[in-house]
Parts: sequence; C-alpha cells; structure tokens
Amino acid sequence: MNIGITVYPTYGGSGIVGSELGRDLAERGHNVHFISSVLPTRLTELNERIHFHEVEMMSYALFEHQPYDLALATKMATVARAEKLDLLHVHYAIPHSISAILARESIKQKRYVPVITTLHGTDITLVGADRSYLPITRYGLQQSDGVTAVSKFLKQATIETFDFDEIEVIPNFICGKHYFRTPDAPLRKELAPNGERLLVHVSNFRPVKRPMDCVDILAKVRAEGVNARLVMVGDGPELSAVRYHGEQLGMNGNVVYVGKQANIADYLGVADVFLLPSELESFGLAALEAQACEVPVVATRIGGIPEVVNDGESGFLSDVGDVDKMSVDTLKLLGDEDLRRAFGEKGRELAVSRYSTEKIIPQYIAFYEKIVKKAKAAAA
Ligand code: GMT
Repeated sequence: MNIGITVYPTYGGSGIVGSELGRDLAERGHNVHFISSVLPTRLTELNERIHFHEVEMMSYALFEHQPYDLALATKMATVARAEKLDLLHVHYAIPHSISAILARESIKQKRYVPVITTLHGTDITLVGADRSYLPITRYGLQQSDGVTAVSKFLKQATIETFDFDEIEVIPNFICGKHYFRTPDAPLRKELAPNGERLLVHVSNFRPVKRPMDCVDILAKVRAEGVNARLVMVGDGPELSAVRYHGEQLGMNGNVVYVGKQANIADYLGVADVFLLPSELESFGLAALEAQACEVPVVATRIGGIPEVVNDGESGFLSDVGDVDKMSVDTLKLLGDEDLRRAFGEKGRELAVSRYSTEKIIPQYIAFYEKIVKKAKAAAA
C-alpha cells in the first residue's frame, strides 16, 4: 500500500507511535509518506520506502496566525494524488483529521483517499472536549472513514464525550528488540556513581504528568534511609517548577535532569523503578517502554494505565496525588531484589505478549485493508 501518515513531529507519544508505525510498515514492504511540518523526531533515516513531505507555509502580514491546517490539507491532497496514496492515516484528531477530510474532499473527483484517524488521548479527553473544539472534533470523527483508539478507556471516553462509537481499539506497541534491561551499562555508573538505586521518570513535563510528585517520592524514599537518585528524562513547561521544588526539598543533589533524549531505552534499561504519577494518561506509552526493559512501574490508576500495567504483578498503582502510597510501593520494590526481578520479568512478558509490533502492526494493516475495501465498494 501507499500510506500517508501525519503526526505531531516534535512532542508526545502520538508522534512516536505514528513514526514507529510508519517505519515498521516500510519494513514490511509498504511505501510510507510522512506529511508534517518537520521530520518527526524518531524518524532518523529516510529510504526508498520512507518519504518525507514538508508542509510549507507562506507567511503573509494579514495572518495573525498561520493557517497551518490549510497548508497541511493542501500538502496532503498534493501528495495523495502524486504518490497515489491508498489512505491517509492521521495521529491525534485535532486538527489532523479535519485537514485530511478537507484534502480528501478537495480531490475526490479524481481519487478517493480514505481517512483513518487514530485517537491518542487529550485530543478527546482534554482539548477535544473543550467547547471551542468539541463540535469540529465530533465532525472529524464522523467524517473519517475509520477511527481507532489506543485503549479501551479512550474508546469509552470518546463514546461518552462525542456519542460516537464506531471505534476499533488498536493499542500502542513496542519493538521488543529495542528495549532491554542493561544493569551493567556504563550509563548506570554515570547516573549512580556510588551504587545508588535509580528511579526514572520520562515525560514531556506538562502539568498533566505531575512530575513534581516524582521529587516528593524521592524525598520520602530517602527519608527512609534508602540511597536513591531520581533521573528526570525530557523537557517541558513544568521543568523549572520541578527544579525549584527539588531545591526547596533539598533534593537536587540527588536528581539528575538529563533533558530530552533520543534513546529513552538507554535510561530505562538501567532503572530500578519507573515513576509515572500522571493525572491523565490514555495509554501510558512510557510505562510500556519501561516494562519492556523489565523495570517495575509505580504509577497512577487512571485512564488506560491499568490496561498496560498489572497492579501487583508488573507494578503498583495508586490514586492520583497519593505520593505516600507511591513512596511505600517504591520502597517495597527497592528493598526486595527478588520482587523487583519478578515484577520486571512479568512486565517484559506482558509487553511482548500483548503489545509487540508483531502483534499490533498486523491489526493496523487489517484495519487499513478493511477501510480501503469499504471505500472502494462505496465508490463502485
Ligand atoms: O498527551 C497528549 O497531549 C497527547 C498524546 C501525545 O502526543 O503524547 O499523548 C497521549 O498519547 C500517547 C500515545 O498514544 C499515550 O501514551 C498518552 O497516554 C496520551 N497522553 C494522555 O492521555 C495525557
């Protein structure tokens, strides 16, 4: 198939999922055309099956805001015709599904290119649910030729908010070959030079991730006499507040802020416990990546996280903001090597058996085939 994919190229899990999906589809022999403002971060190399089409925007003094959605729609339509795309697959509904529908409609006399929208989370639970975007998001869902959601939780949230239920759940995935426990890697010595235990958090440091809770957990763990350090991977709007909080608690000597990293698996591979105290998480891709590296997860019991992390088997789940319980859970894991290993092994088993590329990518391909066939039948 010739597949067009649009993602947010710089931030967030939806961009990672869309990019890795495209890469895997190309390895399976499909031609993949990424259409976005810049090359998606996880897409380090292009080849004869992976192409990139940059959305260019003309700037004009009259525009208070650049109409990116229209430039994207124009590019989608141009690429769809030139590359004979079989479908456009957009990740994150706003505004990508609307741009894709516009593109489809603008060229449908020449070629009907079905639109598949994958919902990732805040496009439904936060941004899409806001009154300023709700009607157009519902329209985007109704007009898409196919809609998928990354968790059962997100499907249910979409039904409740948009009264729309034609949704296939296709969960996020990991390639087991790229995620490993590497306890003896030199990075471990660098991050924990005196043999400290390592807590790791990975996020885009937005308020919804509650990164401050990680510092509170570290403080409580250390107060119990456990020599632990916290590694904060990523960057975002909350980072300076987190640093300030760390300073106030006298913890910054034991927090390592490493910023955005290209290879998250390096940090997860050397971790003892992964912390994800989010307020909202439709799936929790970082928790899945941690489990794939055999790292037990201490997280909140919200959204799709209970679908990914087995409470009491591969991690421990708590109510949002319950840093006392999350600290107790972290201490339990840090103090018991056998428990940590058992949780790690269970996490890896769950990650590979439920969420490996081998299991999930064929579900996307089958969905593509179903939608393309349906569109062809409707046109005949
Ligand atoms: O968090 C967002 O605002 C959007 C999105 C993103 O691009 O990171 O995150 C969502 O998609 C991820 C990939 O499917 C999920 O793993 C995250 O749980 C989800 N984030 C939220 O629901 C807050």
